Amino acid sequence: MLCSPRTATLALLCSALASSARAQSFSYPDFSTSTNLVLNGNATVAGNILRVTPAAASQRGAVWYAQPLSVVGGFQLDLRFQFSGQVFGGADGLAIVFQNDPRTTAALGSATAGSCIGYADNPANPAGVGIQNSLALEIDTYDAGSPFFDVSGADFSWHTNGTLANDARESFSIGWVTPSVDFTDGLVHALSIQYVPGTLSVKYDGNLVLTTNYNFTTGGTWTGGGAVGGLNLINGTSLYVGITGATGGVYENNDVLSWNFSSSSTGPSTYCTAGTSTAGCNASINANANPSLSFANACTISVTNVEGQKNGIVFYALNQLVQPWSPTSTSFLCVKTPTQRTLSQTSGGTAGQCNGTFTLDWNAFQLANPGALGNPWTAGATAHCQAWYRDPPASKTTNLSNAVTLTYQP
Ligand SMILES: [Ca+2]
Ligand SMILES: [Ca+2]
Repeated sequence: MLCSPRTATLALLCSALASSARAQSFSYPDFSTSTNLVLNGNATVAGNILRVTPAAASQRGAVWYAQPLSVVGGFQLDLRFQFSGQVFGGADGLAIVFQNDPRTTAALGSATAGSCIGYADNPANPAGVGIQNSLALEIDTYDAGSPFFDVSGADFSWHTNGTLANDARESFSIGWVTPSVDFTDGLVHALSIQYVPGTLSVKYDGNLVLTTNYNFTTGGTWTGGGAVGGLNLINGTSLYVGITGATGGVYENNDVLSWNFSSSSTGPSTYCTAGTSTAGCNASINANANPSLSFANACTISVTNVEGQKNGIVFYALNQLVQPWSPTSTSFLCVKTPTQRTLSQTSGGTAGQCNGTFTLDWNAFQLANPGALGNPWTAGATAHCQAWYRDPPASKTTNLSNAVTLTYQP
């Protein structure tokens, strides 16, 4: 629905109890508490209900979990929703949004087009407010014509425009379905989203209704054709997770009754690209597990496929920044300074072959070096690790591996 401009109000309801740790799950069996939620626009907590917009004309709202959540390895999100108080049939619905927009938890979409469901910009009256670097699942309750061309007035539709501003026009959909049971019937319905890298699955009232090929790092394909890229993830792993909604001249209560999220992977994640050594080796770094504050498990970093008989080190930093190692190098520095070196080691193996290795016992290094970068660690803190080794004929006489992100567990 097209609607008149309005001024958004911004309500920040951050609890003083919010942890600095990057939580990997949350659960709101109801909204008797809104701890860790950031509410924007017209979103409110009404009793035990999260009212993303009330049944009034030209509303928009967004609700974000206050901290980024790991999505890269998979997750499950469950919510119960209800559309009530429909006037003129009701509009425009809700959207579940995963984003790394520059506005972080202040992100909110168009004030002038309810069809943008609180996450996108009005193509007829652009205001630069489409949520960038995002993926959204519309629970769309209003069938708009040009320029949106919704598939129906009761459909689920995944929208993304890669790292650019998201868009509610159906040409930006990577998958949609109109389920056989209409969710605009005024009743409470259940939605589950499951992501395993490569596939998004949507269950509606317990039934699988939509499966979509998508990967957060490599993207997917618009249903009308054309590849769309993935997103820039926070620390290579995470996004803000939230729910948006809007109304226009046609309106309804856009309510959420419960909401749970759980990352399914707490394992290390690799990123960046290894340089190619003089002998053609691409050193590959990984780790067996994330470290924990309680040292509950071994955390061993392994670098394989290293050129044999080379000296090198594993080093790490607290932030990612991918940059060329030199203008003529095939390697990238995948972290932002300052960096922390660990022990010098020799790759072993055979000179000129790719059978060398480096290893690092992360826990032992941290225990032995209490002054090392990042120490003392906190739950949710990340370290980005990479290997560096000598390669005299190469640019800068050295090359680098890819990188691995470790996330501290409690
Ligand atoms: Ca619509
Ligand atoms: Ca739509």
